[in-house]
Amino acid sequence: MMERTFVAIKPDGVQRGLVGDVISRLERRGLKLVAMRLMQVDEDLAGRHYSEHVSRPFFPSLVSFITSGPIVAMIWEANNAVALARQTMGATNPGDASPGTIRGDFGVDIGRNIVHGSDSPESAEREIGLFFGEGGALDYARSADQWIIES
Ligand code: IDP
Ligand code: MG
Repeated sequence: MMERTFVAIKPDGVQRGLVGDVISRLERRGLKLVAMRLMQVDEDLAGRHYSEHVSRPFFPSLVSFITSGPIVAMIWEANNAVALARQTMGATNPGDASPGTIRGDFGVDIGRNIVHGSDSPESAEREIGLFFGEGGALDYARSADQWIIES
């Protein structure tokens, strides 16, 4: 089923010059980019985005990290996009992430894990609304689809 997921390259990924690499991995996997924005997250948006973690001990450092510099907010589309994007990113803690994944290839610390990806289609819808509002994604044809998607 065609699905959308929200992906963000966190401030560490932008500062380290990994924007192109992250995008390239998702592109080559076959996901389709339908929205992208370089932006600064403020505390209000950070708190809403990470509201599920509000009572965790790492919440203050997570908010200060995610607001510490620009991020790249994106919407990617594919059959099963949520799971595919998270698999391409690897486990939350780079120390547990397999080589070949973004976090497994580029990360060391859980608090500097380069990317965010929605954890369910429901989270994706909520996060897309937070970062892009209604109608933030482009609907367009991609000629390579016949070589990526069967039927
Ligand atoms: P996810 O990003 O893989 O979905 P979540 O559990 O939703 O992981 O946590 C959100 C973010 O909070 C993580 O990506 C990571 O940056 C940070 N985080 C999660 N757990 C810890 C922790 O135990 N210590 C420090 N930071 C954490
Ligand atoms: Mg999460």
